[in-house]
Parts: sequence; structure tokens; C-alpha cells
Amino acid sequence: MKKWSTVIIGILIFNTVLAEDGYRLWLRYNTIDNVSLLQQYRQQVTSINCPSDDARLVSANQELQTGLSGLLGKKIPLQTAVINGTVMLALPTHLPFIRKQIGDTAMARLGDEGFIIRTIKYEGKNITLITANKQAGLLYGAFHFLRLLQTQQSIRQLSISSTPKIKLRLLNHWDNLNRTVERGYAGNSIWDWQRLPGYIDQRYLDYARANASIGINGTVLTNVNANAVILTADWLQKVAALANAFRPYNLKVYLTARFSAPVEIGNLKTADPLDPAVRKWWKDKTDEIYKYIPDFGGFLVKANSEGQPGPQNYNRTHADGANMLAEAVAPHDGIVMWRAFVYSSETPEDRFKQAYNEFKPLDGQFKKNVLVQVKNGPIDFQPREPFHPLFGAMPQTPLMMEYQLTQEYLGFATHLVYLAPLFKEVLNADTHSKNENSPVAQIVDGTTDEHTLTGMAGVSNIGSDINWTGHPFGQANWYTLGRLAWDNTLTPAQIANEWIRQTFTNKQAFVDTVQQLMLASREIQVNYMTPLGLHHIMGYGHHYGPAPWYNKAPRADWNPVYFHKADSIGIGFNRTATGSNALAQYQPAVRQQFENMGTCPEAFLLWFHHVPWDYKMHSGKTLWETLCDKYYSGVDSVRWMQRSWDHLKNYIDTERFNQIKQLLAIQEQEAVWWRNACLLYFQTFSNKPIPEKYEKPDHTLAYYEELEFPYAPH
Ligand code: BDP
Repeated sequence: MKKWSTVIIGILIFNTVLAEDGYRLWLRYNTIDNVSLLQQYRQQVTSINCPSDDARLVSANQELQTGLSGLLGKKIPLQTAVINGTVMLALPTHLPFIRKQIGDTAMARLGDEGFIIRTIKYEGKNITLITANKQAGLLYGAFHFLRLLQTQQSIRQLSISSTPKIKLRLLNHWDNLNRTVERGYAGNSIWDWQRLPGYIDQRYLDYARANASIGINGTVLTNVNANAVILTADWLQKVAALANAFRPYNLKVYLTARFSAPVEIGNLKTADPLDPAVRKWWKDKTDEIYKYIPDFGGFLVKANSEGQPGPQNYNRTHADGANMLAEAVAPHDGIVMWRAFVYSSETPEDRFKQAYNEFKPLDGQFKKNVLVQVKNGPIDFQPREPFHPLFGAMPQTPLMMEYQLTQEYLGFATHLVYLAPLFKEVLNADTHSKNENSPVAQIVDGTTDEHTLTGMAGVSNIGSDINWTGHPFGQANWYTLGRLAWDNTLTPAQIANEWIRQTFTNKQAFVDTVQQLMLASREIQVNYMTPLGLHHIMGYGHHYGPAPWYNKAPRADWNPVYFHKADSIGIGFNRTATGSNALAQYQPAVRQQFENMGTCPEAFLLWFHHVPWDYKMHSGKTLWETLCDKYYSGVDSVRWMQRSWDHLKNYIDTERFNQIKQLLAIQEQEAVWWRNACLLYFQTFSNKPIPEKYEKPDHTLAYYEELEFPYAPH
């Protein structure tokens, strides 16, 4: 009796002393609050046996000690003796019995980063074996084992084998050297360049831990709108210090390369990629980088896009530029990620089509260590985009997926939007490029065109805010990137479920409600921002709030009116053969579905068609009525999210409960703003009433048009 109360008090104390400020992300390791499960786990997990002949094993071992001791509410020691309940980490090179136990084929399947977790008998003892071919696999296996306990799953008879589907699983930081973050809404850059290389902030280690826990194995430290200074010796020493801090977590660093660096920091007259002096400069620079960082990952390049310099300045192609850098990094096993996000202000062509037009002809011309990095959709990270037509169109080139975690167009760090449904929608889309079933997922993971160099990146939403991502639910999007890049067959529900359990609580009622809310959140946002295929109708420059009327940008394709094309007849961008014919960039099966108004999914209708206001939708209602319904239902659903959240007060800490409650209230106001501003504006073209049953907009269109936000984050 006495013993039990001590345990319970111990648990209470342990759980309450730590402030729930969100800093610990999904690695909280609070003591399991289910008493019978805790008892079981305590029998099944008694000690850790782990070699320490590699930095990654030291990390795995430390994490297991911290994690298991926290979860089990008692110290779980590292010891060499194997007893019942030992969690043993070992490679076949450490313990030859493993290869026999697991079998050659099963081991081969793991590659360099996969792992196996198995309950086995070893020297007559019941143990959990975590094994892999390489140290990285053991590290990932250790985190997976912790996840099983954190999500309160049975660990009685484990037989798990897991291998990443994608090789390069990366964050892209759009962080500037002055610590501002382009499109960052969670504070400053976490890279404290001023105090590097001397000062290693604990944050760097926790950042690396978090990434390792979800399988992220690379990070591009700097903005794609690059600064050449990062490539100078002083700064490379700072980068090396970060690389050293990350290495024990199997996290490689990459940098963005400013194409004009040979001119800016190298005193050359040109950056022409075919000029021998330029090529030599990059080669020498790369060799220098590898002196500081022997396992440097490589370069990410934004060239000839939105004012960035590139090979086209010298009448060379993207392939010429990429291959020059590829040659420089190749001797060091480095790679080049060359972005396909290009569109030119001089080209009158539909912006949708420009990346495809420029890159498709270059298929087959890139060196083996180049990936072309393609945004998920053809325009720019909108709440909903059709899949980018380059997917499936460049079979000879590995195409890397670029998602955006930072919510530039999705309500900044204010709106609760879980992005897994968006990411999966794109992955599941069938490109029809090879046969009936060539979904984007299989283009990106290399299955369709047999590529082994594969990648997936997320533009980071991380900053110096105590909870890393500003919105507590932004963490879920970082989490999703890692989990999906590791295993693109996971569903949004599975990912949400495990994230909620680790981040908040395992209490079923909470998990169920929050999971439902997360899964619905993206469609809700589409409804109150850009329903039925509307896109790019946000405020100019900062991208905050609605501005469908905006028409003063220095270039046409930055104006919302360019994208929605509302007029007295209807609304939407005709991208069929009678319009820009962007649809011709898709395979016939995709094109046919989209080009017919009747078969085009209504969610994409205005992406591809200029649709009359009176057009009858599948429901029998007109387009205008449906547009009104969507905007109103979006707002109603945010109110539903608020009510659902309010019911959860007693399940979690007040800190995060209150934060999210406040953020949802702002989200509701902003949803109303989007709805009213968009409907009032589009109504000037449709000349039709907002149905009587709906609450009336509380401001005039003029009021919304006059709002200005000079200090909104950029
Ligand atoms: C857009 C952003 C801009 C980025 C650009 C890019 O508005 O800040 O530089 O994408 O991806 O979404 O290069």
C-alpha cells in the first residue's frame, strides 16, 4: 500500500515539475500514467546494453537512458550483464550471433539506416534486441523503441523491421546570416552565428535529437535566397561547429550556394559555369569546405528565379550550372539539389507552366549526383495545389519533393493546420507516367524510374520561440515531414495519433478528439481561404490575409487577379486547350480528368477552368452558391474546432491549453475576415446575393481593401 502511494506521488511530482512550454516537443518522456502498463513495462525493460564505440551509439544510449528512466519513473542503467528485460543494441559486427538470428536477407533489406527490433531469448534471458547494419540504424531503432513506449504499445513480442523509403530526408532552413528567417513565424533563426563556433547552444543538440527521433538526416542551414558569405572561411568554421554538434545524431549539414559567389567572394569577373576558372574556384571552395566538414552533404541551389543569379545569366542551362557544382562535390560523395522553382517575369507564359518548360527538356542531362528539387505544386505552396507536372515527366532525373512546413500561405504560426493530408494528397496523386499506378510517392521514392538517390525536404517552421514552431501544432508538421520521408505509406491518422500521444497525452478521449480535429483542419482552411481551386489570392508581399482584389504588383503573376480571373461571366483560370493549356503538361489520363468540367474534381475546378457563376455543381447548386457554402462552412468548422478544444481543458496542462485556445480564437477571426473579404469582392462580379440564411459580413468591401499590414512578417 505504502509502496504504491510512493509510486503515485513520484509520478505526480515528476509530471508536474516540468513546465509544459512545448520545448520538449514529442520527446517528453513523462512517466507512464497507466499504472498496470507501467508495471508491465518495468518488467520488460530493466537495463540497457549498448556499445559506445561510435558517437551515434553514445547518443542512442543517452537517449534510451533519459527516455526509459523518464517513462518508467526509475533509473534504467547501462550495464554489460544481460538480464531479463535488457534492451540490447548491437550490430552484427559487435555480436556475430545476430546475423544468424536475423538472416542475411532480412539484414540486407535494412540498408544503411534501417533497423530491426525483436524480442528474443539470449543466453536464456528475454531481451529486446535492436540491430542494424550501421550505427545510424541503431540510433533510429532506439528512438523507435522509445516511441512504442511513449505511445503505450505492447512491447511483449516485438518483431519490427523498418527501412527508410527516401534517402535524403531534409529540412530546408530559410535562415539568413543576420538571424532573420524568410517566411519564418517562430522567432529568429536558431543558428546563433555571432557566438559560433565557440558556443554550442543546448538547442542545437535538442534540435538534432528531435530530427533523429523522426529520421531526418540532413539540414540545409541557410536561405535559398543565398548569401555567398557563408562560404568564406570564418563562416565555414561556424558551420563546422554545427556539423560537429549534429553528427552524433546522424544529421548532415548542407548549404545553399549562391551562384555568383565566384564573383562576390572569389574576385573572379564571371560566374559562367563553363569557364575553367569558375569551375576551378568551385572545386577549390568545395575541397576547402570538406576540410572543415568531412561529411558535408552538398549544395542546395536556387538559380535564375525571383532575381537570384544563375547559369542563364551566361546563356547556360540549369544543367550546366548543376553539373559544375556536382563535379566539385562528387569526389567527396556530395550531392547537389537544384531547385525547379523558376518563373521569369519576362515570360508571358502561365506561371504554372514555366518550371516544366524549362526543366523537362533537360531530363537526362544532369550528372548522377544531382537531384532536381520540385515544390509539391506548380505555383507556390498554396493550401491546395494539383501535383507538379514535373513529377513523372523527368524519368532520368531523381526528383526531390519540396514541401513547406512554415505556413507562409496557411495562416502563419497562428492557424492550426495539420499538413499531413496535404502532403499525402500529393503523394497519392497518380501521374500515370509509367503505367496505371505511378503515384507521385513512387516517383519521389525512386520506385517508378529506379532511382536510388531520392529525397524529400520540408521548408522549416523552426525558430527561437520556446516551443520551436510558434504554434504548438506546428510541431506536428515538422514531425510529419520526418515520418513521411521515412515511410510514405503512413497515413495522416497514424502520424497524428502517435504525435498527439507523445506530445500531449495518451488519454483516449483527448487523442480521438484532437486527431479528428487535425485531420479535418486542412480542408477547413481550404474552405475559408481558397475553396474550389482558388489560389494565390493573399495579401501582397507579406502574404498575410486575403487580397483577391490586389493588382499593383510589379509583375502580373504576383497579382491575385492574375490567378482568379473573376469577371461578370465567372471565375477561375482556364488552363485547358482553349486557355493556357497547362494541362498538356500532364499525362493524357490526368489531363482528361482535369480538362472536362464534369470530371474535374471540384476541389481543383478553378485551378483549370473559368467557370460561369451559374454553373451547376454536382450537388445541383450553382457555383456561386457553392462558393458561399464553402466559405461559410470553413468558418463554422473553425468554430467547431474551438468547441472541441474547449472540451479538452481537463486533459492537459493549462499552458498549452490556453495558448491553443487563444490561437483558435484568432484563427476564427481571420477565417471570418477571409470569408467576408473574398465573398464581398467576388460578389462584385457575380452580382448575386450571399444566401439569406448566412450571417452578414460585418464590414464593407472597402473596409477590407483598405487594411494594411506594413509590419506583417515577411
Ligand atoms: C516563395 C516565398 C519566397 C521564397 C520562394 C522560394 O514567398 O520568400 O524565396 O518561395 O521558394 O514561397 O524560393
